[in-house]
Amino acid sequence: MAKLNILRYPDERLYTRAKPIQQVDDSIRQLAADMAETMYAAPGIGLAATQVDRHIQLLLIDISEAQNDLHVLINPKLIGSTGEVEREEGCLSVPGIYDKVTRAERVRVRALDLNGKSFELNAEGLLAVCVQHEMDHLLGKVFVQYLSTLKQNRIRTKLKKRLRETM
Ligand code: K2U
Ligand code: ZN
Repeated sequence: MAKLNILRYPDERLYTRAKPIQQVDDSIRQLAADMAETMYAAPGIGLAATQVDRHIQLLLIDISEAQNDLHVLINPKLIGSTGEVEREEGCLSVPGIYDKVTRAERVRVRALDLNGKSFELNAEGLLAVCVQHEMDHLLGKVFVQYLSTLKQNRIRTKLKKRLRETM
């Protein structure tokens, strides 16, 4: 297993659209294992392959306190959504920034598991928010893009200043 580097906003690679996975093989299972180690160590409750600079449709979610309820979604497709909810979000690619985003309250997603078997996930609450947040990453979208241009510019300036200070 290996901890992977997480791309930081506004790295242009975060805007890449992920491609469907054609074959769920050992290389995908190894990447998922490395992503899980990376996510748990961050710590985070979700991680998309885009964030570790792998532009394929793979995402992980575990909202459990004990970090023992991992969901792996390959080639996820949104097949239903209802309601609307506003919730404060963060992102491992935008450290220290939190703001409110409005999303569907409940979602139904069809995906493949690590054995290549199709399944459906019905999610609500934090799980639903996280699914939508991670599926956005696979579309090359970061949650700050839902915020005003003014807020996005302030975030870019803040993160660039922080990066300069660490050099
Ligand atoms: O994509 C990511 O960077 C993972 C996010 C998932 C997430 C975003 C928004 C709302 C819930 C989950 C990270 O886990 S951000 C850290 C975090 C952890 C717990 C709750 C909210 C945010
Ligand atoms: Zn994120």
